[in-house]
Amino acid sequence: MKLYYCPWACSLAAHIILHEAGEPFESESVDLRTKITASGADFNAITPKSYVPALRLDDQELVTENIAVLDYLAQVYPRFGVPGALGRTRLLEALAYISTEIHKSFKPFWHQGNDSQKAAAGAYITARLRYLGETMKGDYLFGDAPSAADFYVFVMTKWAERFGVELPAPIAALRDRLAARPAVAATLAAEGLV
Ligand SMILES: N[C@@H](CCC(=O)N[C@@H](CS)C(=O)NCC(=O)O)C(=O)O
Repeated sequence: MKLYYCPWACSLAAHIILHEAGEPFESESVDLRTKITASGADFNAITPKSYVPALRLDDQELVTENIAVLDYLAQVYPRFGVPGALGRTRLLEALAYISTEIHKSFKPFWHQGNDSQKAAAGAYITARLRYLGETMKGDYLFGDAPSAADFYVFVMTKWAERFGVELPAPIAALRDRLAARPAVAATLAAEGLV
């Protein structure tokens, strides 16, 4: 497997899972301004969507869209899935919530919104994170072990820190728990974020 990622991007969640899994994988960073990869390849030719994450599988299929990439990794590494008859549905439900309600709400911060747009977005993000904090089933979203969705939340907490968005206490605690994991620290170091 090969992950195309960009430091600070949502691809960090998949990158963490690959480190957590402990099996060999490749990764290559992408300059999202020039759309050139670290090895000089044209990222537009790799995926016409031109955004990360993009996951090249061993059979050369390319998986894009964070929800699909994280769901795929949770199938390959079931410990990052959610147990139970509705487990996959619950995971997809959480991934969709994080992607569409939280990730996308950071747009004014990444794309030069004005102060009032940023204030409204920040309040919305905090409220959406509060819901996640209130519905956690244990130390992590779904119990006593992190799922793929927890790592996506972790990325959202890094963005919140960067842009001064308030984190509800249970989500700040979740961030701290995840940050203490060696694979998370290794991924942050690999992306040059520490
Ligand atoms: N719909 C995509 C959006 C992914 C996305 O927003 N990627 C950002 C980084 S977090 C990106 O690569 N932006 C560069 C661009 O759109 O040119 C997904 O959910 O995976």
